[in-house]
Amino acid sequence: MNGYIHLLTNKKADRKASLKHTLLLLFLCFCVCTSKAQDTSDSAFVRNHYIKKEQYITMRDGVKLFTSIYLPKDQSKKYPILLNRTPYTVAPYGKDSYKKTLGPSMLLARDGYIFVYQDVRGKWMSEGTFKDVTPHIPVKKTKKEVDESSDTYDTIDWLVKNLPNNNGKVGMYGISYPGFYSTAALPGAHKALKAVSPQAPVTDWFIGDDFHHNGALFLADAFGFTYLFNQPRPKPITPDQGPAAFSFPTRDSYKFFLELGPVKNVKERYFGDSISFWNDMVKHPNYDSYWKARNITKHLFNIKPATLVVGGFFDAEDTWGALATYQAIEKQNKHHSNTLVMGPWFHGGWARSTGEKFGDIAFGQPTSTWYLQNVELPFFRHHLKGGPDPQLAEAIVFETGSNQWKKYSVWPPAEYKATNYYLRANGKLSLSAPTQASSFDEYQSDPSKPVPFDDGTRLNRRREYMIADQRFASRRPDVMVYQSDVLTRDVTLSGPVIADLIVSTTGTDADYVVKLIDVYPDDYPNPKPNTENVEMSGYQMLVRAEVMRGRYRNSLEKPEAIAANQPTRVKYTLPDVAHTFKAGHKIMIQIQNSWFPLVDRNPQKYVDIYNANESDFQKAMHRIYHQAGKESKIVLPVMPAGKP
Ligand code: PG9
Repeated sequence: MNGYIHLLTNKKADRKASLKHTLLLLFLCFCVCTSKAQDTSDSAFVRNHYIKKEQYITMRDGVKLFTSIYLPKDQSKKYPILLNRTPYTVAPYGKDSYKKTLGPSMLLARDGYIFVYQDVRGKWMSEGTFKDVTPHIPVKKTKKEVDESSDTYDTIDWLVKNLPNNNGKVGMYGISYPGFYSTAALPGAHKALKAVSPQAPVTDWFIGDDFHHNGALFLADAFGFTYLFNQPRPKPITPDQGPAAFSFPTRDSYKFFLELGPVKNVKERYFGDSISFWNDMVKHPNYDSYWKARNITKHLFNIKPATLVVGGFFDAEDTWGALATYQAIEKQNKHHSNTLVMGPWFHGGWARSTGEKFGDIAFGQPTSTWYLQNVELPFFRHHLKGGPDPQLAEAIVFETGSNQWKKYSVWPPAEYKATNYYLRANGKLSLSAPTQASSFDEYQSDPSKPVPFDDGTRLNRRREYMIADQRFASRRPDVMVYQSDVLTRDVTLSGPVIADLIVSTTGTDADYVVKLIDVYPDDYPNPKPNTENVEMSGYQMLVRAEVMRGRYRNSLEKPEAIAANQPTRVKYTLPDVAHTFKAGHKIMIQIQNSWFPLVDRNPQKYVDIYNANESDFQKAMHRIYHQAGKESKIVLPVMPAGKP
């Protein structure tokens, strides 16, 4: 808005009059500056440049979905549509209540798009019945057979036919659960849908996202989330009419969940039968058709819209989903524009922070800002507005440790070499295999004293646990620690990490948690200013951790007890990493059998854990073998030395 002030001063005006003019000038300047200042603030820009309308859009089965639409006031040109479908409410409601920001970033709001937000079926002000991660129906025989793909198709069809000044092109984006709804738009996409960005998308809640990893229940997240999210909703409501979050009797979550006892007490003491999704989880403890139907990736064929899949290497919720969605689209669609961006981010960090640091670790640059300006904005401009082709690399990945963006023609990079790092006696990690005839570590795991997943006491999980100092764990007798010699050169890892262990237990089931850690040198300097009062000397930075519930080691569908006291192979893949262990650092592996209360406790007895009793929980002696013929190793994706 140009505030151009043209002021006439009357030479003959007396001092009083000139003072009046001066005051008027100052006031007008204030108004203009304020207006400019207002325009520069995001919320003011939204109010000054967009007009909101609210609309029910009718789906093919007659169900009406509540849709909030922000139209550019400048109607002198046509705009593409950017659609976000969410189970987390399109609030604020009311045509005079505006969102403070629009779009995946305000860069797009300032660039000019029509922004559309929709409450998905069965949530908030939309009609219909909600289904968790709606199973996709590949062939729909009647108008009654609907899913998120059909709801998105019907929504887009209405938008392009009814919104003024739209240019007939539609993009979608979403983080987390909204990321799933973006992915779900891809099968049988409407021809107007040209660009889709699933970001940290919910992809498989049994294998690697949010609620379970390799069949192990993520107890604390599942408890708090389902209590609030899965309450019955008999009719459309706004958030002020919605349920309140669970009220914990203590702010010490470790204490609360330990005193909870067996997981079956969740229903018996708190949920009853009222939380539908919790009931589903109890009914489906293994990877059966219930969970398989909720993995959208097997339907990602013949994809037409360009895709930009975004994730964070330190995302506590959907790192797996981002990587799995990218890989599925890549493998199942040849000659399709599919880009992966992975940054050093927490869940949604690319949109919710500058990306200059996370936890105690600094990255030396605003990684999120760079991504928004150089990837996301040009991606949508190109596909929706005919802007220049940003020539995005196949994979754009921020490598921590060396703190630099890397671009690859394929992910994981073709150059990495799967390299065996062997667990050895005396807590060593070595490139050479053990030769001893008998060598193992033996320790006790006690489910009444599970290993905490993070240091400190708090009610809500902090996302920084994904990158936090692991010294609180490495000093416990039930955490086995193996570390390399001090590195004499940088070691860069890019790709998947594989844990390949030979173990035994006196129990008949067990959880295995493997942690990959970057050990800083003792003389590593502290940050200046050290506002967090952190001690980086000898810091044990978590690079990647993952759990495998022992019963699923051979099959997620068909659990198998572990034969007590028998050497047993437990082999599984941890989500990809991109990290350089600098010369002077050490590579550390920690192994433990609990990760609490992030993950529920394994009774260490082969029983249905959702219905286990207190008496089922037993201490167990564990062995980790590192001897000839029973080598335990971690396979690391090592890049060629000196890779530019
Ligand atoms: N993926 C996130 C989440 C879903 C369900 C449970 C917990 C977290 C999210 O949608 O924010």
